[in-house]
Formats: sequence, C-alpha cells, structure tokens
Amino acid sequence: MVESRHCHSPTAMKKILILNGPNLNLLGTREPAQYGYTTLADVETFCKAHGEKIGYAIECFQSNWEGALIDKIHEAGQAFKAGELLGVVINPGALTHTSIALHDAIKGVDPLPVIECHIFNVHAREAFRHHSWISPAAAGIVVGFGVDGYLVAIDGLVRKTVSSAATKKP
Ligand code: CA2
Repeated sequence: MVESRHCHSPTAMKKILILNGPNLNLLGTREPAQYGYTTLADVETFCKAHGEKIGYAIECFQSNWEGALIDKIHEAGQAFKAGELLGVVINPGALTHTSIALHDAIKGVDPLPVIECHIFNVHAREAFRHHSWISPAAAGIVVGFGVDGYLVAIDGLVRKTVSSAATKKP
C-alpha cells in the first residue's frame, strides 16, 4: 500500500505545495543527534503559519514512494496551469541523488517553478550526496539552513515568481 501524509489549508488563496520524500516522516523521532528534534508535523505547521502570514495556502505532502511524489508533481503542473498554484518546494530526501524519474517529472511540468530544499548542506556530507538529479530541473536550491530552509525556500519561490511576473514586459 502506498502510504502518504496530507494536510490542506481550507482557503481559496493561491497554493504553494511542500513535498517531502523518503524517510522525512521520521524527522524529530529518530537519530535526533543528526536530524534534530523538530518533527515533520512541526515543519508543516510553521510552513502553514508562514504561508498565512504572506498570503499563500500551504499544502503539504510526504511520501516514501517515488511514484506518489511523481503523481503529485504532475497534479501540481495542472494546478499551476489552472492558476491555482504558485509553485513547489521539494525535499526529495535520498531520491535527490538517484531519481532520474523525479528529474523527468519536474522537466515534464515546466514552467512550474520547483525549489529544491535540503535541511543539510549536502555538499559538506558524503560524496554520494553531492550529486542531485533534481538541481538541473529546479528553479532554485536551498541547502544547509536546517528546517528553516523550508521558509527560505517558500520566500525564495514567492520572490522569484511574483517579482519576476511584476517586472516582465507586457
Ligand atoms: O538534507 C536533507 O534534507 C536531505 O534531503 C535529507 C535526506 C538525505 O538522504 C539527503 O541526502 C539530504 C535524509 C532524510 C532522512 O531523514 C531522517 C530523519 C530522521 C531519521 C532518519 C532519517
């Protein structure tokens, strides 16, 4: 069975989708020396609160299944086309370093803006974490700010998309 976690904001504001990949559901519950004590539910709560402050409805989804994340990206492409979604922040977990399928999914919904976000500075960790299949398809990348990085990524997405729309020639 494909397991996943959902949370929705019950508003008609434009949405931002936060996607989390494999094992991030363990955040704050296992290996706290490495990953800290903040849970994924905490992250989702403070992202939603921040979204409310800046006028966006934050939708969150976590799955340990690559295909479930790909389906969400495809859905996000449709919602973006319909003008309901500003963009996506994704922490793909270890799929970052392995998933050409996620890369293709993000490319496949271009121009949906996708910000890649990592809790750690992956470049300061093991060599196998230095390569990302997601980065070449991403509109921006946030690494190494801990769980605050999700907020940095949300703000970056808003600044990049809203200010670029405002400054585009007619
Ligand atoms: O820095 C990040 O956000 C990562 O995406 C985290 C992934 C890792 O594979 C990437 O290289 C970088 C790991 C997420 C696993 O999270 C856990 C949390 C608690 C206990 C075990 C795993």
